[in-house]
Amino acid sequence: MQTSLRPKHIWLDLGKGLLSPLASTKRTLKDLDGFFVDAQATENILKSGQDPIIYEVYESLQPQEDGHLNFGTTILHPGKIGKEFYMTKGHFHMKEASSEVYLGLRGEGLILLQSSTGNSECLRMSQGDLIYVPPRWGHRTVNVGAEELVFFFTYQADAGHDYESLKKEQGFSKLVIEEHGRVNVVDNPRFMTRI
Ligand code: PAN
Ligand code: ZN
Repeated sequence: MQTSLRPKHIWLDLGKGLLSPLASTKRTLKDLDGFFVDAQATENILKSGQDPIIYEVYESLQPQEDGHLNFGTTILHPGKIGKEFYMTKGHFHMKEASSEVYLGLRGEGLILLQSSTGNSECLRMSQGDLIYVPPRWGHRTVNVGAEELVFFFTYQADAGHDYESLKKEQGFSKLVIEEHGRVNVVDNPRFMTRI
């Protein structure tokens, strides 16, 4: 049976992307060890004693049951590891028949989408961009600008997250890198399809 909740009020600071009164979960480079293609660049930064925050997530979590929605914001900081722009880990949802909506609030970004059958898409994720992530499409956001990338998301509370399938080795088929001062979406040399 579905848990009954009281309505909630949460305030979204559209300028900063903060959801009040929630606290954010921070993802640092250490959390993303193994996700960026340039393992040496990751190692060099961590060895030097730095562990930069790559992104922060403000999330209102509901009971993990059919009928509820989780929602929140992600603040993806600007920067690169080697040539690769800061990005989220990216995931498939465990519950295959679940979908998600993203809304760009600020900054300049891209969203990489990859279906479980190997198709991929790369869409713009900036202010006003609404992205529908259909069932069975993995998704990762990338900050290609000089400012923070802020976006809103909502998805089914019982969707679950599968991160392992999209780590570097099996990975996304595309990488977003900077070459000669330009943003390029290139083939991931280590991509191995999971089918
Ligand atoms: C988003 C993401 C959020 C962080 O809420 O979870 O942007 O990205 P990772 O989960 O890939 O680290 C979402 O897609 N939820 O399903
Ligand atoms: Zn998701």
